[in-house]
Order: sequence, then C-alpha cells, then structure tokens
Amino acid sequence: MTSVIDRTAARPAATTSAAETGLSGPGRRRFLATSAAATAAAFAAPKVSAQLTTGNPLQQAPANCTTVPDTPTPVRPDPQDASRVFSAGESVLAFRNHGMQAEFLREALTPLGAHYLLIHFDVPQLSAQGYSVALDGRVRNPTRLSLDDLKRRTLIQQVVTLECAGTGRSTLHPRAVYVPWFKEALGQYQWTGTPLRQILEQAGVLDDAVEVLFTGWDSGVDLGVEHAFERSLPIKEALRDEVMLAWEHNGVPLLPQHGFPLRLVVPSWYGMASVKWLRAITVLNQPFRGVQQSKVYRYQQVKGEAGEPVTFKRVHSLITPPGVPDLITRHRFLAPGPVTLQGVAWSGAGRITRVEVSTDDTATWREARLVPVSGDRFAWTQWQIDWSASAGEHILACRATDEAGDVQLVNPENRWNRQGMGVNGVQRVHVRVLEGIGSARGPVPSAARVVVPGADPVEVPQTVNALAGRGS
Ligand SMILES: Nc1nc2c(c(=O)[nH]1)N[C@H]1C(S)=C(S)[C@@H](COP(=O)(O)O)O[C@H]1N2
Ligand SMILES: [Mo]
Repeated sequence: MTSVIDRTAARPAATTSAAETGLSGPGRRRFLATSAAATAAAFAAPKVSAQLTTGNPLQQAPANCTTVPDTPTPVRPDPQDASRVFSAGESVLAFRNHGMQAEFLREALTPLGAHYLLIHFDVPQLSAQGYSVALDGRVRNPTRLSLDDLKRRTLIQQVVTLECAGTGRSTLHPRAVYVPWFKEALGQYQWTGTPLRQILEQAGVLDDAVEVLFTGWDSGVDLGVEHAFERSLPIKEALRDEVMLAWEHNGVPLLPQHGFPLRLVVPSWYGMASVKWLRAITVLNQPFRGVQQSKVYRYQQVKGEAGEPVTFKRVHSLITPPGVPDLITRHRFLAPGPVTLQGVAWSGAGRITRVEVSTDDTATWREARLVPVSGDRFAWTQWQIDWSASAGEHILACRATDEAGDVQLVNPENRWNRQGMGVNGVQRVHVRVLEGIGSARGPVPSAARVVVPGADPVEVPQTVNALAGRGS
C-alpha cells in the first residue's frame, strides 16, 4: 500500500528574496539579474524566502563564479558577488573544515569529532613523547614545559563554546571567499588543562611586556607570505583566569585535528585565538604584526584598510532543527501539534539575558525560557519555547541578547565586512508542518512511503519487523 499524504502543499523551497539578501539599489539589481533566469525557469515567486542557515546552492542562479585562483597569489580573492555560487575550491575547503551537525545542539557537550574544525594549513604530525612547548621572550626565566610538567600543575576543566570568526560568512552578499560557513562553525567540548596565568607569572613577565605570542607547529602560505600559524593576545587577556593550555577534550587526549598534543583555549574570543599544536609561547615588548594578526581577522569595509581586530565572540543563537529533514534541502518536516522548540545562545561578552523566538519569519517574537546546561561560565545557554505547530510553511527564528545589552540583528548585512568575520545575524529555519509526517518512525519497514506531491509511489512491504522498537 502506498500512502500519499499531501497533494496540496506543493510549494518549492524558496529562492532568495530581497529581505534575505539585504541588497538594495545596484547591488540588488545585479544580484537579481543573475538569479532571474533560474527563478523564472523554476517556480513562481514563493511566499517564503530562502533558508539562510544552510543555503541551497542547488536552487541558486547560474552565475559567474569567482573561483579560488589556480596558483598562489599575494592577495585573497575579492568578495564573491554571486553569493550562492560556490567554487570547487571552496568545497574542498569545506570538506577539510567541517561544521558541527546542528542536531548536536541538543547536547551539553558536542560529541568528540562532531565539533567544527578550522585548519589553515596541514595538521602537523606530533608525538606526545618528547613534546615540550618553549616559553621565552620578555620573561626572567625562559623554560621548556613538557606535557608531564604541565599535568603536574593546577588542573582545570571547563566547558567552552568555540566558534570560528568566519561564522555566518556565506550569509553575506557579496561574501568573502574562504571556508564558506553558514551557522555550523561551532562546538562545545569540555577542555582539561592548566591555567596559562600561573605559568606566565612563574616565568616572570618583564615590565616592558605588552603581548604574548602563541606559535603553532603548522605552517604554509597565505597572502603570499610563508608563516607558521601564530597569533598574539594582549598581556591583560593572556592573564585572564580562564585562558588555558589544554591537552584533553571530553576526557580524552586531543585529536590530531584539534591540536594534539597541546593547544591554547581562550574562552571568550573567536576560535582563531585558541592556537593549536603549540610550539612556542613568546612574551613580546611590542604588538605582533604577523599575517594572521595584522592582515587577517580584521573587520574591513574597504580593501586595504587596516580595520578593527576581531576579538570577542558576538552574541549569537541557533535553533536545534525540529522534526525530520529533507535530504537535499535540509528543509524540516514536522507533524502538527504541540512541540517544544529549543536551541542555544552564547556571547563572548558574558551571560545571555534573553532569547526571543519567532515562528512567523521575524514578524512577531515571544520570549523563550533559559535553561542552563552547564555550570560553566563559557558554555552556551539552552533556550526552550512551546509552540503549537499548525499545518503549512513556517520560518522559525531566534535572537539573543547578552548581558552587555547586545542583541542579534535580523539582517546579517548589518555586519557586512570584506573578510566575512563575526557575522551573527538571526538564524531562520524553514519548517513544513504536515499531517502524517513522522510515521516512518513507527512500523518497520517504514509505513510512510510518499510525502511530497509528485514523488514516485514506493511499495510498502507486507512483512513487518515486530521486534523493532523494543530495543533501546
Ligand atoms: N596552529 C593553529 N591553530 C589554530 C588554527 C590553525 O589553523 N592552526 N585555526 C584557528 C581557528 S581560525 C579556529 S576557528 C580554531 C578552530 O579550532 P578547532 O579546529 O579545534 O575547532 O583553531 C584556531 N587555532
Ligand atoms: Mo576560525
């Protein structure tokens, strides 16, 4: 028997609307020109606009693609005008640097390996045996610290939300060309290590010290310059209690890709500050001006300008996607009725004071309950809200406010910058509420065989597995 559940709600998942692109004037006309052909050929303009959170290159316009160059160049490509067209080079970057699967937002700790990754060059091959990190520069007592030395020191464990500064990059129009993050550059492990502060104090930081530089074992070429990945912190930041040298996540030694055997963790800052594969810690008497400090991780509006440095995480929140996904579009399907929506919120400025949720594409908002999932200060806060889901298309959205009073803006373009850094616009998640959806979770083999009009009918076998569903 074949069950066709819905023949009425044939509405294509959307193309990009003006509201979403945030473009107006010439930029918008250019964008529309490139997308007009595909839009016309596909479907009539939909009521709802496209999902910012996952993007959907399959439904985007054919357009010229600013590809990643074929040979190394001293400059990174200019921001890409056709914002939803991604080059092969970017796919390769995205596979190497995967994001967190959003379903894990339900959990207080991201399972090992589900955390996002950002690896600029290659993962260095390091051994714990004989490993040590060199602490030198403007200190009275230069020293080398082995893992055993470090493990004999004060032990701390903290649950920390880590987020790449490139978060939301691909929600901008035009968008910067690097790892093409939407909203998945996130993770939350429990890190084990020792406070950096005591180590610096014992080494005797000299009076003229202004910054501490952290150098990784990895190296490569960016902006035409070969360098090791290295970043500095102002002394005051390096001395904060929560800044740690970490050798474990979720109770086990670091995975190679997460910084084995030792990394820095700087809880309130975007991820680039948490230098992995530590080779050296150098106390400096002048500001560090390396590539990843003075050229990259800057909020630039105009090519060539210095721009403000990227530092603390901006207030941000996400929705744990409800229901079940459509495989290709990641559009959500949900049965009608009461449902508790949930998600998480965090900020580098401190506590989350408020999360509001919209179920009508940001037209109206209700306040969610805040549910702490960890006693740790640097962990995300969970939010929950009850919703009575009625049949039809809905766009869910959430926006957080932090204790500094900063609130997420609906339009990510308000955060536009050339490098696509710190883009924390409100997330929107498309949900199609449909009678009968979800029944594939009942009998085995699945009873529901066709949901969307136009789908090929699929036979339901007569044989039933009566034991399915009895196990854990
Ligand atoms: N040595 C080194 N440290 C690094 C990086 C790197 O490429 N090399 N990437 C940084 C960036 S930009 C981020 S967002 C985080 C990512 O950490 P993760 O891959 O463990 O999630 O590591 C930071 N530390
Ligand atoms: Mo990052």
